Amino acid sequence: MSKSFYVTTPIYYPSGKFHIGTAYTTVLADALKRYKTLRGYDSYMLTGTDEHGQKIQEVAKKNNMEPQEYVDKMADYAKKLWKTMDINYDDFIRTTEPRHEIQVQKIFDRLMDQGDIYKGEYEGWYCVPCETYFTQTQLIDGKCPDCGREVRLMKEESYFFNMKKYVPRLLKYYDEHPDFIKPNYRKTEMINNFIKPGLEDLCVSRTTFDWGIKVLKDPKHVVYVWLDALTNYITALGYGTENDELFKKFWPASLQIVGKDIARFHLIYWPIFLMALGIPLPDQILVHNWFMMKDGKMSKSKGNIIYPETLINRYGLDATKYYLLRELPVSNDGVFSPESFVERYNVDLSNDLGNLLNRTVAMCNKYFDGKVPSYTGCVNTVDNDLEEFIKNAIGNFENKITELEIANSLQEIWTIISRLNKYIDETSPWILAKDENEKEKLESCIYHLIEGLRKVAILLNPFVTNTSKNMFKQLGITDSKLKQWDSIYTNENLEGTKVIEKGEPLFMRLDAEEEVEYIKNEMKK
Ligand code: ME8
Repeated sequence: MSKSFYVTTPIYYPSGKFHIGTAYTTVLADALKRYKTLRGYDSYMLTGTDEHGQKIQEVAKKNNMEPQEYVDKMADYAKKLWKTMDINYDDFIRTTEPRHEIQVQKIFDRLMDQGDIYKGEYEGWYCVPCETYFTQTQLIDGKCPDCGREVRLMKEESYFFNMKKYVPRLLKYYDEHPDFIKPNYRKTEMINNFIKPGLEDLCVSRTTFDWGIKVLKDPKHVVYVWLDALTNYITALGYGTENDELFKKFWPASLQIVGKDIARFHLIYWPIFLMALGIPLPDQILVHNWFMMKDGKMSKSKGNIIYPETLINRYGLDATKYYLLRELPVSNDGVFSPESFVERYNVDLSNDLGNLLNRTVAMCNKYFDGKVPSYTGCVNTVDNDLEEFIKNAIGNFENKITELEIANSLQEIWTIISRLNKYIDETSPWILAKDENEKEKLESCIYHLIEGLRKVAILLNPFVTNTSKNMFKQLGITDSKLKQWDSIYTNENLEGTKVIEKGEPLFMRLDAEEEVEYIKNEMKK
């Protein structure tokens, strides 16, 4: 039986276009799904849109649309963007779909029946964009502590979820499952910032607006958008219905990916809801940091937003994905700048990788009419060193990606690329070619370069899939066995492989000044 891998992204608020920061979560989930599939897992990826709540109701009104009409349009936009970005998701859930709404109502009912949800009255400072209540002391300068916007004092009859009851169980679970939360410091943050100060019961219904899922037994209430939204991860799999094969197969999720702003909901409330429902918790939740701009958060008012389409249209999908995955470190925020984008493009992609492929293909054509020499082992210590280096780097790559250190795992691939470039300098094939007695060394050199690049193409496949395909094409690798992950650990005999006659640059070098200017102008639009 094959192993399964279920990965989820947050479901997005369709309150406007998605910028590169928002797109990051989904690009990352897609890359990890592709990686796991290559490693032989039966993988499944879920994404979608979070369509209820006061925020969406207000945005729809601003756009002179009914909420349903508005979210229909935005869900189409989201699907179109993911298509442009070649996101290979298996299901797209919308929280306004009956398959979701019906289950949320049942879940709410059940939690009420079992006494976890009770009726009370709530008064607090409400931030509409964040859909969150705050106490007076949580506010910063009288504003929302999360987004800095105005808050409103609101009072309403509400249902509450008894969070306190589950705190000891949650802490025990954290303790017994040290890999549950990645990176680990997020767990400490949850404990120190939210649990130790005393976790309040959570208000889980609203009466001040109606764009939400009605509570069956008390229809003037709609279900709080976070309780509604979080359950998407199981309703999409058919939880609670007769048609629950996917739930049986894929739950508990292998990996749930979320940005840092929604860590609290996923690391505290979500596990508690699952405990209350008697459902096992996901294996792992990854909290990633944010893309910032030099002047802070991306925002329309600052005129510093960059959309994925802008970069994709001008520089291609792979350059855009590569930049996003490479520039966001695990434990800090990443900073987007036009300069760093152009530099990554020119140095990593065009120069280090593109030129390496181009030179290798050209040399194979020049010295061997394009036919890749066969593998005859190592003919000197430089070959041994190279083989050893690549073997270690693959091991390092696998460790880093297992730890979900994506930027670092890409960096490991680039150490191989740099090592191959150095190998050309060390072996100087153009000198070997002048001496008939050095033929064996020249053969070994070209073989090792092609074989190294074949491995790089496999490693790159989950992240920059088109580039990987293009590399295979230029290297003349057609046999599917030579594209499989397992072939990465051995030196394959590439006999019969013929490289393309005229290599095409993978990434055309950019005029740095011009392109930095271009991106800056786009950001102001
Ligand atoms: O939070 N850099 O949806 P959302 C990196 N509907 N990631 C960023 C980012 C940035 N600059 N800005 C936003 C929601 N994100 C809820 C989720 S799940 C049950 C409900 C990330 O559209 C953010 O952290 O506001 C989140 O992971 C994702 O974009 C969608 O955010």
